[in-house]
Amino acid sequence: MKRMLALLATGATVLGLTTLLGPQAAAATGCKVDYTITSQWQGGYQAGVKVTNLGNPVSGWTLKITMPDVGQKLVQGWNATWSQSGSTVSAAGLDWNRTLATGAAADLGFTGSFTGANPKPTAFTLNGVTCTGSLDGTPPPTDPPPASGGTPVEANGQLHVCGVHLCNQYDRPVQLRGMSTHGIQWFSKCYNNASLDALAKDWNADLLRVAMYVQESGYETDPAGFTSRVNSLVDMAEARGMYAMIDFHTLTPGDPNFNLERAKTFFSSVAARNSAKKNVIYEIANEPNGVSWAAIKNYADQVIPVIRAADPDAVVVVGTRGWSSLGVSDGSNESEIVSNPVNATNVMYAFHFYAASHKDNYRATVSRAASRLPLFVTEFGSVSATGGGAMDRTSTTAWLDLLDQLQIGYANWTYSDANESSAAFKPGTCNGTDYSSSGVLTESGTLIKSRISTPDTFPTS
Ligand code: IDC
Repeated sequence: MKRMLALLATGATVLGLTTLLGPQAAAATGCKVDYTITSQWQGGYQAGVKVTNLGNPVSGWTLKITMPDVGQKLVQGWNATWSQSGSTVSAAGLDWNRTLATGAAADLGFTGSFTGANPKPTAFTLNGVTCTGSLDGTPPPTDPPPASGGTPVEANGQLHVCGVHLCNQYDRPVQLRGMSTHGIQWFSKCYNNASLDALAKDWNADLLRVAMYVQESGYETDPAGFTSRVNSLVDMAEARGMYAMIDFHTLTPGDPNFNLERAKTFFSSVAARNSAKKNVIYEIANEPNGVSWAAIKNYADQVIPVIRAADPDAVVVVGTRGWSSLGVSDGSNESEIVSNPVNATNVMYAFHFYAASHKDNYRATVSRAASRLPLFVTEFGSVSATGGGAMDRTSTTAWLDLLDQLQIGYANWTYSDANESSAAFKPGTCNGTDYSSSGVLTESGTLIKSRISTPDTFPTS
């Protein structure tokens, strides 16, 4: 009750008492709306909208949100059929939430763009009746970090995509920060209890990406053996409270359809085996290249149903054109995906960058695309796209600042001691047992660890 009064009070300051306490609002029938800006970025925002029916039960409803001016644009909504007419944004209930008993609520949300001032709705109606409740358009206070000892998986539980974000069990956006293995066919000695303890505890990582090459002496040479190695790395991440991203690391050839049957076999097996776990994310094609978005989508539309049949609620990440550059490295951009997305929900799209090679025009694409597509940087390097060359500290920092601001998750290439500057450990480290001291880190490892190990601020309610 206290909370509701507080919400009403906040609403009153936004709206003015006369609007808020009109005759319908004071009556015993009506509705309540809790409206929260869950995140915002340059020119865009995501809003959570909880509608509570305070009147008689309804078997169908339309919520209308009055925005301050027509500069506010609905981009994408969920859990309702969304539309916009002039400055009014409407949401109509879907089959599964169109019936609302007295006191029942529907949780919706949308992303919007705006020019000028940050939008604050001026009124809500449900089936024509004015709603009371929170009408505040300011961001919620930052939640405290989870109690110490809480692991990333304990804090966030089963993840899902909401709007353009990866969201946790409280339906709040989260950014996962972690490391990618090198090819597990070459560097399996780097993934053991000591190294994964260091990743979870010293690096404070949320995520281990398991890079299972398909070619180059990878999966195709021993499907059963690689499947079992991936599964044991999933278990080792789970034991430490980290998420595991299973990366079907296609690279050469670049057309993922070359590996379509292998992908179906592999994913039906790992999805069935790991379906009860909360810590698994599936990445179905590392870096499509020399191939159209239509061909990649064709692949995704065949592999995703195989995963969903075995593990219906897991997030799936789809690689993008031009080495997962959202098409930019092929002279295209994200619009080909926006206009022709894969035929599935709970899906994100991969973006990769190598900081010394990919700079402002790639960052501009990510800034723009982030308000339209759920993105995950499943692989990036602080060096050049060869995986070697000098580390580019300025560009890496610009990238990671941008990803932090947009709440986009990332995994760095690589948590290994490969003899190349992208590796986090100096050559020979994986022959020993020390993965924690600063002396074993490369220049890249030092920088990336300093970024990943800062405390997480996962929303806890
Ligand atoms: C590189 C490795 C290198 C290996 C090469 C070929 O760092 O040791 O010889 O692959 O397998 C990617 C790929 C990733 C590359 C990495 C660096 O996803 O497999 O790893 N890179 O070139 N995309 C852009 C860069």
